[in-house]
Amino acid sequence: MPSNRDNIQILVELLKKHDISRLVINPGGTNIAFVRAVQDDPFFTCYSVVDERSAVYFAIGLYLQTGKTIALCCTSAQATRNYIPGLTEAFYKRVPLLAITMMKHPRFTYQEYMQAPDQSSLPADSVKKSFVLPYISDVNDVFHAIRVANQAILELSRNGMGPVQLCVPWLDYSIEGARPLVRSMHRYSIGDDWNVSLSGKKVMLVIGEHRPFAEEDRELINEFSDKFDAVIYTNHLSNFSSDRCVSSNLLLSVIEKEKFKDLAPDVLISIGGQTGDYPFYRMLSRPEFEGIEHWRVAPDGNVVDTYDKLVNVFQCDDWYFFKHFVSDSDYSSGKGGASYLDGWLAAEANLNRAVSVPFSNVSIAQYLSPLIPGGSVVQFSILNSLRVWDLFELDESVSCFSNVGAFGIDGGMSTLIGQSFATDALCFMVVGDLAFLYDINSLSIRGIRSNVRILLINNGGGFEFKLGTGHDKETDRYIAAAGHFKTARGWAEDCGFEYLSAKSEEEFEAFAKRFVGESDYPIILEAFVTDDNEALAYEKILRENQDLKPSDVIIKGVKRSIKRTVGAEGARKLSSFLNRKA
Ligand SMILES: Cc1ncc(C[n+]2csc(CCOP(=O)(O)OP(=O)(O)O)c2C)c(N)n1
Repeated sequence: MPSNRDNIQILVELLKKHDISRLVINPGGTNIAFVRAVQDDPFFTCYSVVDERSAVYFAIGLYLQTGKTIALCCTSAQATRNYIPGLTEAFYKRVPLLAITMMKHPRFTYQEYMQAPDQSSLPADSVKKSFVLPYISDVNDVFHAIRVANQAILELSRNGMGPVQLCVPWLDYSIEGARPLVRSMHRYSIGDDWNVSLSGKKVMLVIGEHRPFAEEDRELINEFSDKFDAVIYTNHLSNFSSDRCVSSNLLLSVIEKEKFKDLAPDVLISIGGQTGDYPFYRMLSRPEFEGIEHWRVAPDGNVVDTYDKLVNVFQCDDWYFFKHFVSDSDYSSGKGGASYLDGWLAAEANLNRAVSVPFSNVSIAQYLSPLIPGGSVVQFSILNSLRVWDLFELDESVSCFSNVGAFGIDGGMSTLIGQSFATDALCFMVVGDLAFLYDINSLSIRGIRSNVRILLINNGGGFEFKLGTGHDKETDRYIAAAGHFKTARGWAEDCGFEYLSAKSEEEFEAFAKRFVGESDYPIILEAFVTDDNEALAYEKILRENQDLKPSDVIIKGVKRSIKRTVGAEGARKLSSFLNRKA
C-alpha cells in the first residue's frame, strides 16, 4: 500500500540515479525521515550545518570546488526562509543547488498550525522554479511524485544552471478511524444576526499569543467567563491571568483521552494568535472529540480550522464578541449540575509541579520562575524552552513572548533585545544552544542595554528531537546537530556582557539572585546540562502527574460548586449527611 514514506524513497533513489551525492543537512524534526534514509548510506556524503543561511553558502562553496550539483535538506517552519539569501546568490551565480524543503501536510498551511508557514512562496530570483511533491495516499500520487521529482532535478540544468526548490510534504502521524463529520461553517460579521447560543454549553475560551490586555478587556473577559461558567485556557504567551484561568499543558500532557471526556468543552472559543502549545493542540484536535464546536473570533474573519472542529467564525475584535454575549445573550444558567469551570480548576489544583528533578531546563525553570521580578519581560525560544517553562507559574505582571508565528529559532534574541530598547524592565531570554548560535550576532547590537538577561541552556544540540526518541549518536549527528557549539563565554565578554556559568544546581542557585537583579551590565548565564538529565527531568514531572484521577477532580469540582451555593458550613453538613452509614 503506497504511503507518504514513498516520497522519501523516490527522492533518495532519484538523487542516486542523477548522481547527486553531496547533501548539506540542517537540524530539525520534519526532515528526520529523510536524514535517517541518507545519513548511513555510503553513496552520500553528508554535512551538518546548523544555520540555514550558512548552509546554502556552504553548498555554493562545495559546488565551486566540485562542479557538481549539491542538495540541501531543511525542516519546516522558518527554516526555508533562511535559505533565501544563499539561494539568491546561487540564482545569479547560476549554481545548481537542489533545496529539499520539508513542509507539513498541505492542509495545515494558513491554519495557525504550529510550524506550517507557506513554503512554496520563494522570491522569483531565488530559485529557477519551485516544485511540490504530492502527499502520497495511493498509486496515482506515486506516479505524480516520480514525475515531479524528476522535473525538479532536470530543471537544475535546463536553459542554464541554477537553484531549484523541491517541497516535500510530511506528517509524522496518521489519523485512523471513521470518516470525519461534514461540518458546515458560518461566518458572522458585525451587524449580522448572530443566530447562535451558548446556553447550557460547557464553554472554554483559549487565548493564543497576545500582547498584554488592557484592564477593561480583562474585566470583560472575566465577566464573560463568570456569566457562562467558562474556563479560560492560557499559557505564558496569552499574557492573561485571573482566577478563572487554567494553564494546564502539564495536565493535557498526561491525562488519557478517556478521562479528558469530562473536561472537554462543548464550545471552544479562540482569540489571539497561535498558542504554540502542542499538548493543547494534540488533545483538542483528537477525532474522538469531534462534537466540540470551535468558534474562532478574529478581525480577519478567515476560515482557520486549527483543531478540525471549526464551525463559526466571528469577524470582529474580541471586545465586540464578548460585549455581545455579556449584554445581549439569552443565556440561562448552564446544565444545572457541577460548575464546568470548577472541574477544571480542581484538575489544575491536583497537579504536582514541585517534583524533585535533576539539573536541567526543568529544574532551572522550576527554581527561577518565582524569582523573575514582577513587570519583567520574558522571551522564550520555541518548542522545548516554551514547553518546559509553561509547566511553572510566573508572576502575573510578567509579560511573555515567543516567535510562534512562523516558529523560527533564528531571531528570538533579536526580538528580546528589540524589546529591551523600548522598556526599562528587565528583559529575559530563555534559549537553547542552537537557537543561541543562530542569533549570536544580536549580542553585538550597538548600545545593548543593561536590562538584558540571557539564560542559555547549553544541552549540546537540539534536545527537542531527543525527547522521547532516545538520544543515540544517530540523532546527534544531523537531526539534533550536536557538537557545533561549545560556550558563549568569549563572544559574550567581547560584546560587553557579564558572563556567568553553572554546571550544577548549587552553582546555578548561587548566581540566580545576581541574574534576576539590577546590574550595570547585560548578563548571560550559561547553564551546562546533559541531555540525559533533560530527558529524566521532563519525564519525571510527567510521570508523577500521571496518577491523576479525573473522578477525584470532578468530585472536587462538584464540592466547590456546592460550597459556592450553600457556603462552607452548609457543605460540611451536607457532606457528613451523605457520608452517614445507613
Ligand atoms: C530557522 C529554523 N531552523 C530550524 C528550525 C527547526 N528547529 C526547531 S527547534 C530546533 C532545535 C533547537 O535547539 P536548541 O536551541 O538547542 O534548543 P533545545 O531544543 O535544545 O532546548 C530546531 C533546529 C526552526 N524552527 N527554525
